[in-house]
Amino acid sequence: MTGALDPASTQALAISILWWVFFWTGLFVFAAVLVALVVACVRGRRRARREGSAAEAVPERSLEQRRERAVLAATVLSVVILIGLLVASIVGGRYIYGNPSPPLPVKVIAHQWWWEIQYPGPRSSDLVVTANELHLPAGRTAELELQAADVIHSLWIPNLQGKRDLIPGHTTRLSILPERVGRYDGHCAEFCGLEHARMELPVFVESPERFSAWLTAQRRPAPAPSTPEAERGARIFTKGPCAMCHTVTGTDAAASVGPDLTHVASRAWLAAGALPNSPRNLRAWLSDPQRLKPGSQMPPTGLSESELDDVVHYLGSLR
Ligand code: HEC
Ligand SMILES: [Cu+2]
Repeated sequence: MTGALDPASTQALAISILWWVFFWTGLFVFAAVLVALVVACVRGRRRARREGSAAEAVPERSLEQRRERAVLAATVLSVVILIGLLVASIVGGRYIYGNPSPPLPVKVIAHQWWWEIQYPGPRSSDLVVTANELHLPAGRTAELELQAADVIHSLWIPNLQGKRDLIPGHTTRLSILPERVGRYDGHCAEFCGLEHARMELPVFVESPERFSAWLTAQRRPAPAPSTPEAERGARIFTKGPCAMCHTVTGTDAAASVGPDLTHVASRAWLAAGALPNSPRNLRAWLSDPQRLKPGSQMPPTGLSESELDDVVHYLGSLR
């Protein structure tokens, strides 16, 4: 985890440089104006004391010329500064929007209140669908295609890029060239309803090797249950209401109302950053999602204690 002002991608660096250029220029101009104001006041007072009230009635010719020159110089300087800032923002914009080929295509679909992530592959069967965490390889531009399933959301990963809205029925794009391996925080940055605050998207920037190992693992279907508990859990999962909302590739569960759970045990968080992923938290989530994330679109499951144990076993085996 790093502070929000620490850029870790080409785009975030461009935004950061632009911001500091504007900040220092603005500060310089502000300070210069204040200094000029103070100098003018002090001089004016001195002259008034020296010459009395007659001072301004008949302005001195040389004084008048000096003033004209000062105003002209200030005008030229302002124009030069404004042109400089314009050039800086055009150059910065090129870095923010430019996308050298070949980019890694990633689809991000915002739901109330979780993130669906898709990595298309060379063949349609290579499609990886996951949720609530974004993996990106360092050193390669990722071209995010942003969509919303319900209302307007906004994706903001301060260390990697500026904000971009996700709008129902309208695809937007965001390109990111991450430069530094690490974990960064992504958030929904547009109020989208009750659980807007718990709609986080942790981002893992990994070395290209680690990333492709991760992607290959995610492409595999879910492992078959290997213990009696997990087997019972799998049956409860695929025969019960879970399968009406969730997918586990390789089983009959193929719905997409909720997050894809094919490799849920490999994820660091549950319910979009609401709680760290552990068997205990998973059990707590399944026993009452509405207590942990009130208003979330997952209804109470009504599982008995022993059924809960079995389902937790099963989901815990989905690495
Ligand atoms: C009516 C649809 C629906 C049903 C039925 C349902 N879920 Fe969910 N589930 C969701 C939604 C929507 C979310 C996302 C909630 C959020 O984060 O706001 C979710 C989240 C989850 C998560 C967290 C996934 C993650 O990566 O964050 C798990 C695990 C889960 N459900 C398991 C189950 C199990 C097991 C069952 C059956 C006992 C079940 N769900 C039944 C809709 C459903
Ligand atoms: Cu939101």
